[in-house]
Amino acid sequence: MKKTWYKEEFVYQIYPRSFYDSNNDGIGDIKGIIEKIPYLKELGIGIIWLSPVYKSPMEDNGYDISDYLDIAEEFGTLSDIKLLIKELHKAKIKLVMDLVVNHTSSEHLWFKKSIKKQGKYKDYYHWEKEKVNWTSFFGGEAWSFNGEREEYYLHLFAKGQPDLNWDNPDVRDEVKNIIKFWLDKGVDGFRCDVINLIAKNNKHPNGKPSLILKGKEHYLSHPNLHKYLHEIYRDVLSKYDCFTVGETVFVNPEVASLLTAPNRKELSMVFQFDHMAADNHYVKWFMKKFKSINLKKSLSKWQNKLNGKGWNTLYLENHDQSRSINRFGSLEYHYESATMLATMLYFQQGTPFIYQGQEIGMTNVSYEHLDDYQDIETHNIYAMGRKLLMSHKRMMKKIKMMSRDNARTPMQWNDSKHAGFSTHKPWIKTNPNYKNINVQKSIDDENSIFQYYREVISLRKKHPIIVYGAYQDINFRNKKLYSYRRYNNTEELVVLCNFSDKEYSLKQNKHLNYALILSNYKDNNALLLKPYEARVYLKK
Ligand code: ISL
Ligand code: CA
Repeated sequence: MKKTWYKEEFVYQIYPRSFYDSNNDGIGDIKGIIEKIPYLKELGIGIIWLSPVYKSPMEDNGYDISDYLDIAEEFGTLSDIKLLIKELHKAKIKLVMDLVVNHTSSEHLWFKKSIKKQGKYKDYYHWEKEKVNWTSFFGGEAWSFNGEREEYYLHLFAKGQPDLNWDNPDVRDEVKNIIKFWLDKGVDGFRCDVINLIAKNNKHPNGKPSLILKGKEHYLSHPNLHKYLHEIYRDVLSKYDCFTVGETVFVNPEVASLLTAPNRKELSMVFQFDHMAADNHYVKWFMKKFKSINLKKSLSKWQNKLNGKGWNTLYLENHDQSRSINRFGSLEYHYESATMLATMLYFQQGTPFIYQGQEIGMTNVSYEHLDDYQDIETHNIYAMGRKLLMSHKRMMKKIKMMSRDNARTPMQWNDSKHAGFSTHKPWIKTNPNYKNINVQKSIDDENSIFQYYREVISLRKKHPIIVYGAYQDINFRNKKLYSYRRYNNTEELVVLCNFSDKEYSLKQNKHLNYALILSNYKDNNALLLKPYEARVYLKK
């Protein structure tokens, strides 16, 4: 397997709006990130993925871009980002930008010109005379009427996010220019937003009947996807030392292997969503009770299927997901379950991702009023649920558990007002638990989740087997314990994770003569795992 830096380093995702506010206007910004570089250094990460900071009307917090070559005023300026790149590189941290090119904002000049059918812009987007029945990821219809052009346009997300027409070579050239612009500024790679949606059946047939995402058979991982990604790689990416991680929705390991197989030269790795369905029916609003066996099943499946073929990403959280302790762990065993989850995940094969706040065990927020939620998806889904006659109470319950705002509350730096994020009222309400859960406290406490994350990160640097070793489940059918081994020609690593709040007795422990290199409990009983206990053994 080819060894490369982007397989070995931890990636830390920053959601800039909620990370750190340097000028106290209530909104996190680029200068704020620069101020926190020493913190990131202390944690030990090697790469930052920065969610969008480009010019945008912020209908979807920057995932609706109106100028790819400039920075939104609230986040700073082009010189701020240049300084960020410089300071990060000085600290030996790489920077990956978010590339959102399935769609633009409707405020983008291209869309304005497309409405007017001006020159080459006429076919930059998907237009139809008749309405098509596809439905949107955010609920509701995906084709909306534009009164000026008197045609319908496609938006798989919000109305303000029209989908680009990738079959148009001019559009692909625009994307290449954007990528080149940022790589020339020193950026080290891209996280490619919903990249497996870019290619569509351009005849736009109606979708077959479906409860969710009607029309998806006409654009999910369409065959042209591979062609377009390869072209981008050939013409631009191959000329730089950079990597790409594609966000791929409803993707299976076979397609993911095609996308990430090194010899095909498409993407370096992908985010898949199978394990995010461990507590729902593939659509997070259709919830079901969490069972750890479901999480194990899908993670193991991906470990086994991509080994030697493609490359996995390891994540439990991002800016679209609620917090992992609430979903897969336990608030009662806050430290134990957070550290167990980190052990379970980060000793697998793939590039590890940490979402801001995860390293201190930030948890879901529970706003009382719908108006406290800021996310466009939350409001759209609420409206849709109410239209389908679901009660306010029921919708609020769903939102409290699954709203994307759970992950978007301000980063909790210390126990001062607004959690030290800003002296100004933040754009979104702070989680009231910040007095207990914050960075300052975690750094001061030798036995914090933060210190455990530091340990995991340093172990991964010390033992290449964690990065490159093969993966195998141990006792796959066990519903309470998630255990697996990693191995190569000379070493073996064994991970044991108790996924419950009860003690668990092992019938035997074959690893007692191995070195115990990590555990989230101080005293380890050979044959008894305490609630949410995790252990890592290494045999040299
Ligand atoms: O968040 C989701 C469901 O609640 C996902 O369906 C999400 O919309 C999907 O993974 C695509 O996400 C990405 O593109 C969106 C943007 O809103 C998300 O923040 C981004 O991660 C549109 O650009
Ligand atoms: Ca600010």
